[in-house]
Amino acid sequence: MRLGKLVRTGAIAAATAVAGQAGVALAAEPPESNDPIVVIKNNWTSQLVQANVMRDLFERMGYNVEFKPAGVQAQFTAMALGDLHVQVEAWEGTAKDPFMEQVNAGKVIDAGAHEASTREDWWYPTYVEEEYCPGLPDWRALNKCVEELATASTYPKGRYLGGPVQWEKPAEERVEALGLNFEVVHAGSGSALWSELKSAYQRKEPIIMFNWTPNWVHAKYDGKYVEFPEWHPKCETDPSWGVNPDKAYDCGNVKDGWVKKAVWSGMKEKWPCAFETVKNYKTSNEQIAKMAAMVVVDEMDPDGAAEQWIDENSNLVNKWIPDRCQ
Ligand code: TMO
Repeated sequence: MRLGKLVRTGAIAAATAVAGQAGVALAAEPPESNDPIVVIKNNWTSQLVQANVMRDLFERMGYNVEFKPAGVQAQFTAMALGDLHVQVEAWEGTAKDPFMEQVNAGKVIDAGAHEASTREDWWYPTYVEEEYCPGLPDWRALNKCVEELATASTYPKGRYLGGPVQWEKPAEERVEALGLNFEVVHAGSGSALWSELKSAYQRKEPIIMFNWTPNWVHAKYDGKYVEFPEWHPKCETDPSWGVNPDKAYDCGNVKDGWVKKAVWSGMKEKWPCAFETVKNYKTSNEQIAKMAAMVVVDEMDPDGAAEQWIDENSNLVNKWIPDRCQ
């Protein structure tokens, strides 16, 4: 796979040498850096599959690639320093602030949005509304179902099962700002969330948890998001905005959010073909949900899922790699 790039670089070098002998200047591109491009791995499945797809494409183009794990909030500072280079799935609902801070500082490049439209918020299987909390999805119903939603460890408060800490905006602050009689319990991982969902669903027990769209979950489980007061940028920065005049975060998360690619600002010069490929790379809600399902439902590892996904989408993938870089 690497051969393609090596041959291409070799051919350019040979052409340049010949041209040099003849005294003719050739506008050949210089070979790109052999330093490894560091692709970020987060800890949810669609991101892991997309990171593997990106790695495979880079390797196909002849680059050296490294994979490094990083947290959603911390990754952008490392990217600003040039220690990490490519993030394939930055979600508006959770990553916007640390991402845009570095974009505004000129340290990170916004490499464009996917086609997908996203949501990340409190969610429940539909039977919860029917059997335990009839006023849902309106958030004001939550405090009427505290007992039903309590667990042994959160009683007398209800339980909100959040995702791992770095995934979310501070759910604790929302609980406080909206006066919810709930305790936030953070799941340690995505699979911990799904195993709680599965066991609650089988027994038709109440559960309110973090979930997101696109995801594999919606094809298997019928559910809804809690409808909080509409998100507004001021809700997070201006305490006087919204239903609670003294506190920020008195709103839901953004609906119809973006998911973008982010790259280190030096990438454009150091690995221009890779940079353009990242910009061209775009996936839809269906594609992202499928990638997650390949891992969680079909039990493939992210590496194998990425390989299969590339095989099944080779026309699309070939279009992402600019012609001059093939
Ligand atoms: C960042 N996430 C998709 C887990 O909400």
